Amino acid sequence: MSYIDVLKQTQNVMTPGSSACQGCGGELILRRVMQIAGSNSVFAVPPGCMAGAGVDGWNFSNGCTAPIHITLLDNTAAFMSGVSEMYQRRGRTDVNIVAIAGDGATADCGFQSLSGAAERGTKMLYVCYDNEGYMNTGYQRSSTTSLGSSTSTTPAGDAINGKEQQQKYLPLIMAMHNIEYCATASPSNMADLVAKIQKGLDASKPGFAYLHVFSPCPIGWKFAPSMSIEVAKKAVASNMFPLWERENGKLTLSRNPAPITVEEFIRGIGKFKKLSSEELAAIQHMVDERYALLVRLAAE
Ligand SMILES: Cc1ncc(C[n+]2csc(CCOP(=O)(O)OP(=O)(O)O)c2C)c(N)n1
Ligand code: SF4
Ligand SMILES: [Mg+2]
Repeated sequence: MSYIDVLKQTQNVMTPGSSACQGCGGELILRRVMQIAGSNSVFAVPPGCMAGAGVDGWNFSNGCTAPIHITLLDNTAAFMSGVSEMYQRRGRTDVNIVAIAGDGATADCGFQSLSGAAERGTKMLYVCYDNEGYMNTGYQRSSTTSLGSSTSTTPAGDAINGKEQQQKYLPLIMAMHNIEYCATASPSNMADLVAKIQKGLDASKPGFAYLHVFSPCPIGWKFAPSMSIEVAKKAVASNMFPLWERENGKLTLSRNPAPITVEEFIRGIGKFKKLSSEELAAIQHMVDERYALLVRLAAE
């Protein structure tokens, strides 16, 4: 069945009226994950732009037609481990247990709880929407923020020239937990994203499933809202955000038919405006090395 047919046959679980910014990748990802999971699900959305945008109905202008919790920034996977266990004990294995969390809540504050749940094989799907920063509190850098990004805590200026470290590559760290299913996805490749959400939900029945999704943020990254999908496309094409999945111990890379350079990717993105040629070369080097590693792992 095509992904359009899948979307036609399912309903939006999140009602209209969210206060996310125009062109927000996070909202698109959240809507698709919730739609494919359906109302027979329990969701967790920790503090961040998506909880802040009111998906749980706190702003009285929208809401969600399934139970949804705002967990803490650092305990989402632990919280949902308890929820999952309760449903298992009651024999309600039909209920989807789904967390949708930002990169801060996932790669930094919530990593201990996430790693624990993954190692235990908790039956749930955990989706990280990665906008490379703590966007809801004013665009601070996170561990997934790219080198040289100008953020509110790493402003490019006289003292420093944007973030001084390369990004932490969380998806591979999660894959190395040897979980049931692990994949990267992007809203620019919707058929692939929908298929991976479905696979993740299926894998969440016997064990832990993890999806890491590129989430363009026009406000924090400083580009026009209409460019969101274009930015996501270029992130994939430049291997800044390579698409792959790992199931049954086998990593498979999605084909990148028209690779572009990192320089082409950063064009027009405000947070990279002051990137030096040394930083650009360092990012390109990291991207090439990481892709080569993924190719090696895929060949195993
Ligand atoms: C322990 C803790 N520290 C700080 C905060 C304040 N806070 C709320 S949302 C948020 C940003 C979360 O970033 P991320 O998870 O990446 O989601 P995004 O805002 O980017 O969607 C922060 C720092 C908090 N809620 N809890
Ligand atoms: S700041 Fe970025 S992530 Fe947050 S709602 Fe706006 S576009 Fe989305
Ligand atoms: Mg974030």
